[in-house]
Amino acid sequence: MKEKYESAFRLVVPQRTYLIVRVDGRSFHTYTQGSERPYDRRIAEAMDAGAQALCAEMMGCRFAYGQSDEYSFLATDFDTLQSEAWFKGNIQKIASIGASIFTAAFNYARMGQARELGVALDGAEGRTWMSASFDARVFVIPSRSEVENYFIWRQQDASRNSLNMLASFHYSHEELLNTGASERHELLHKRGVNWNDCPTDQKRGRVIAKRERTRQVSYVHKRTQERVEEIVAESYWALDSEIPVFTQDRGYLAGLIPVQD
Ligand SMILES: Nc1nc2c(ncn2[C@@H]2O[C@H](COP(=O)(O)OP(=O)(O)O)[C@@H](O)[C@H]2O)c(=O)[nH]1
Ligand SMILES: [Mg+2]
Repeated sequence: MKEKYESAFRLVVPQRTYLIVRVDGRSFHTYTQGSERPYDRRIAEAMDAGAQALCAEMMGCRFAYGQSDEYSFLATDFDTLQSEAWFKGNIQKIASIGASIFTAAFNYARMGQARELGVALDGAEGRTWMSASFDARVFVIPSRSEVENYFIWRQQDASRNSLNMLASFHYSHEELLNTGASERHELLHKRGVNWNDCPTDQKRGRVIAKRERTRQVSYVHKRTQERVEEIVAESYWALDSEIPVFTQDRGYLAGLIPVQD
């Protein structure tokens, strides 16, 4: 059975390259019907929780970039000669496990938020809060400069999305028909609204990357029974909500994408 049927669909990504996994909320237009417009910080926070969970699980993960209902992850397998790709590059595994880790962590964060807001979790509204699902797609990009361009493309989508969300908050669908970006900016100005004044992450998206921090730990030594105070270094997945415009600060993305020799 395995050889006849199952193995025929064991697709793997090529090795020693840049792997991208992008998760995207399923029907978020509908899921966000009860959310704050134009920007719901709670959605963003739950997205970040999903992304941090997946960053921690994904072997070789370098960083993640998110906006709206999507997050893109970069993973590499060329760190050392022994480095291996996550699930040995098995696409079905990466996509399905990636989507389920993200979905679980997102809904768990939403459950916490609903509880804070006093939403009854066993009622219909409570179930709605925990009903999000995400797809994941997996592909490789052959060169470092194209990886940069990929993230620039996603960030440009973020800026376009946030302008459109803001415009449709202040104007009707009809009023916005056939208007380009500069006209939308002008229309907003007429209502005294400036897209530039929106929070940075609403306009540009957010990044999660590995950072080092030190932490003081205290424990009782097994043999000597003495209390030991120690400063330990640890790495963690840190959220950056004040990211630059990628095309304006070329060093930012360059610092996140490893060089393959
Ligand atoms: N109200 C609100 N909606 C959001 C927010 N972020 C994302 N969305 C919604 O999520 C959708 C994401 O777009 P897309 O993935 O193309 O649509 P989908 O197929 O319905 O998931 C947007 O069109 C918005 O309707 C937010 O912060 N507030
Ligand atoms: Mg979506």
